[in-house]
Parts: sequence; structure tokens; C-alpha cells
Amino acid sequence: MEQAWHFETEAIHHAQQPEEATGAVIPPIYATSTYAQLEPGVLRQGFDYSRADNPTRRRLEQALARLEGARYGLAFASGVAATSALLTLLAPGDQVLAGDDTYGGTYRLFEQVYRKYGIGFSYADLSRPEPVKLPDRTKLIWLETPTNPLMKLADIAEVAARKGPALLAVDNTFASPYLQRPLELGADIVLHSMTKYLGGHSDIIGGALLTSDAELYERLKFIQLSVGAVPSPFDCWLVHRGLKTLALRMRAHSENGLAVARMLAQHPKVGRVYYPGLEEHPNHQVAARQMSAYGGMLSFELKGNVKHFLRQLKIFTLAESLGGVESLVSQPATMTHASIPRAERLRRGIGDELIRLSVGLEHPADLIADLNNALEDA
Ligand code: P1T
Repeated sequence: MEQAWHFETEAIHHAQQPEEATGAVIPPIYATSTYAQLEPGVLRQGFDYSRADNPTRRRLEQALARLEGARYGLAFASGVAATSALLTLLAPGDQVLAGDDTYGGTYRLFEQVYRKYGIGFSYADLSRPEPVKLPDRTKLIWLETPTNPLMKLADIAEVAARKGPALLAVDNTFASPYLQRPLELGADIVLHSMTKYLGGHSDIIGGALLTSDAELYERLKFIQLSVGAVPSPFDCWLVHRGLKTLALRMRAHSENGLAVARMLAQHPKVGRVYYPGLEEHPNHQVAARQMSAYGGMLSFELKGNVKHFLRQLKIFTLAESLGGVESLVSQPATMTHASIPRAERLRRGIGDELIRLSVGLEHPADLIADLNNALEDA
């Protein structure tokens, strides 16, 4: 879709006009569950109940859609609630082809919730250049790129060109629309955990779906209303506030991420470093084509004692999640990806020595010193 302004300007102004009644530059939070009707079924502004729609949520949905180059946006109570809304469009016997490295909670939702409703899931390494054969009745291709936690990239345009009638959904959580715009590359729908870079401050849980397909939007809007996993007006307001600094933050996350990745790549206590901005990353060419910078997420293999290393860190906090201004560290095997059975996890390449960093916006020299110090002790 045409954008009238550059990303930074849209992020600050789209769906954020001063409020009519008072002139408030920042539109208020509409903390209301319901709306007074003029007569039964005759609404003032189209709002009847906040599970169906709320002005604060609507502004956020419009702003997010604009930033992803989508016509329509829908906000949900979490990233997995958004994923679940998409999966409810499927019917027993339908197949989903997913990448073989995804957030552990996405895998758990596929395997432990939706499989029992007769939906089939298969997995393939979509970061490899050779095309993957789609199983019969594939209705949905699920692409996380970059993947969590191994930072693999799939060529979105390449997968889109071969998807046939299947829907292509891209989980754009790690990149954010500032670094990567999957709809422009042929995806049908984009998913976000708004909990991460969109919110940007580790203070809300939320998710979103963005699409330009009117029919798909109507079906998902029906699910949003009927299943009801909607975010609160306050959470929507916080995410909308976060969007205004998204461009600035993503540039800084990317600079810090690259600096940390380069330091780790030459450290004797570090094995492989997984960061798409490094030239030796197997998908670096794809990254350079479809991303404008490489973000703040990276993983690496520690040659040393994981517990000692984690205990020595002073700036990086040991915690799940990512994408906030503060740096976080995690051990995917025991944390974010613990719900994947051990054998499957190891087959995917997520061993106990794998460490994941969400590189924040602190000064890079402090981050590097913190890591160097902890590595010495590992
Ligand atoms: O946590 P929630 O907002 O429900 O989002 C789920 C989700 C979806 N997609 C990706 C790529 C994710 O990373 C996540 C959540 N991930 C973490 C909590 C984590 O620490 O990896």
C-alpha cells in the first residue's frame, strides 16, 4: 500500500491526530467496556462493546497496519493469541508447513493444542536454498524469519513464489516492520508478538495480525470478536507509544547487536555465533536483501560453564522475552524452548550451551565489557 510519509513520520502521526473534543495532542485511553447507544442498535460512532472494538485499540491497529504496509490490522492479547486466531481458520485435515526453528510456544501451540483438532503440522528447514515440497492440503505456511533462537532466515519472496494456494504467514517479531516488510515480499499475513520490539519496553503482553486481504481480515475480525483474546486499552496505548520510537530503537538495537556479535565471533570461549549481520552467517545474502539492518537478537555457543557465565553478568538480565530497551540473556533449552521435547530440540540444534541475547540500548562498550567479564569466568 502507498505510504504518504516516511516510516518515522507515519509511526508518530498515523491514527494519532489530536483529539477533537479537547485538542489533547495525545488521544486519551478509552478505558471503557461498553458504549451508550442512541436507540437499541443505533450506535453513535460504530462502537458497541470493547471486545468488538475500542477507539484506543483501533488507533493502534491502524498504525500497525500502516507501518507494515497492510490495509488491515488486528490486535490480540498476546502473540500466541494472534497465532491461535490464525490457526482457527483451518479445518480438520488441513496441513501447516512450518520452519523447523520457531519460538517454543508456537511449537507447543501447534503440537499440543491444534494437532488434536485434526490439523497436521510438518516442519522443514526453510532457510535452505532448495525449494521444499509442500505436503498435500497445505493451507498455511508458517515462516519465522529470523527464527527464534537460531537466527535462520528464509527468503520470503522465494517462498511466496512457490506457495501455490496456501496462505503465507510471516512472524515478523524479531525484525519489526522497520527492518523487514513481508507483505511487500509476497506474504499474505504478518504476525507480531507486540510484547517485543513494537512495545519496546518490556511492560505489556500483546500480539497482532496484519493483512491487505479483505476476506482474510473479515474472517480474522470475526475470530477476534468471537474468541475474544483482545488486549486492554491501556496495553494498546503503551504499544502505540512504543511505535513512535521504533525506528530509532531498531537502528540502535542493530548497531549494538552487530558490535556484540563481532566481539563474540572472535572470543576464544565462544563457538558459533548466530547473527545474520555477520558475513559468515549462511543466510547473510538473504538478510542483506530483505532486511534493512540486522536487529538486536543473536545467539551463540558458549565453550564454558553456562551457570558461571550467567551469574557474572551485571547488565544482561536472565529472563525470557526480548525486544525491550534493556538487555536480556536466556538459555533457550531450559527457558523459551523447554516445551520442545529434548530429542527434537537437539535435532534442531538447540543444545544446553546455546545462549540467546536480546541486545538492548545500553552503551555498547558497557555491554561488551559485561560479556567479556562474564566470559572470562565461564
Ligand atoms: O509471548 P507472546 O506475546 O505470546 O508472543 C509469542 C511469540 C511469538 N513469536 C515469536 C517469534 C516470539 O519470540 C514469541 C514470544 N517469545 C518469547 C517470549 C521469547 O522469549 O522468545
